[in-house]
Amino acid sequence: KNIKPIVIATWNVENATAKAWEVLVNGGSSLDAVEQGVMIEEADENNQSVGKGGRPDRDGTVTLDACIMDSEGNCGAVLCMENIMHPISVARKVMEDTPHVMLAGKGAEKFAYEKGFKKTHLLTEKSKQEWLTWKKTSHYKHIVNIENHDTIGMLAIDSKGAISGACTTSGMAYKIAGRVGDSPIIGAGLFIDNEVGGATATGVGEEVVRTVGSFLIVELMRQGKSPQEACEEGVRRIIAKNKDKLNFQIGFIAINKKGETGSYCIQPGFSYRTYSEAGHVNNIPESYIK
Ligand code: SD4
Repeated sequence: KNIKPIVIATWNVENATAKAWEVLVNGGSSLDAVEQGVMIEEADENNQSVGKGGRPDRDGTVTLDACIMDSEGNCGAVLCMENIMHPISVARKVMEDTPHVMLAGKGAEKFAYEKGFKKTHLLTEKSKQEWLTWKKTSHYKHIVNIENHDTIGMLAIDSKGAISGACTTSGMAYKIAGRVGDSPIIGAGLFIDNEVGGATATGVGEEVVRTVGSFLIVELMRQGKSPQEACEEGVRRIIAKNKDKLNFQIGFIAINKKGETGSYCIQPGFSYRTYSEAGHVNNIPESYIK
């Protein structure tokens, strides 16, 4: 069968999808592609929603969430981990080298050091100054697309037809210390089922957790919906629980076995990248609110 590799990712993360594509066209696995792809954003200080340079919690501490899932249904995650630049790679180690799926906080950090990861100061001067300014009012309110932009969720299919996904974030800016969102929760921020496809999410994680968004989308595709229809239904479930207060963003992306993609979001302003034989494209999906 002629399987065409493809990678898709939340937001306009050109360098990350280019990296993943490079892995795929050189015959690499989708697992390596998504890991190496999202690592670009983790290392990028200008992306203030992921990895180094991420916005801190309200106490000024950067805590990272990430998970990874492969075509066999293996998965690993780290939650609320400090001082490590590449949580996605620690999540992969949890998946491959332990009998567990999730490690949190100090335990995750200790495990990372044992696996050879280096201690890294994650709070940049820019994110620190913005946090100090925020602290003057300490007003916690979601600012659509601005305050919490660019969590990266990535899905890829390799030349063997194996689907993998990765999701990594510093979470909502100025969250309560210890808060964990959807991004490292298998089924919420990310889900892969190689019989069907994969999905991943960005936006206000609490709403994605409440609806187990990514698992829902994959199951809807199993029942025959296209990736686009499944993403629309995923967003609709969240809207139904929030009729009077749709002042936040959720964006889903999905892919099926055939390499068809879909995406839907609540607010305008979301985009997602696709990289396949057809080229490298930034796509603007339809939104519920126009
Ligand atoms: C979270 N879903 O921690 C993440 C935030 C996010 O772009 O997507 N930011 O809730």
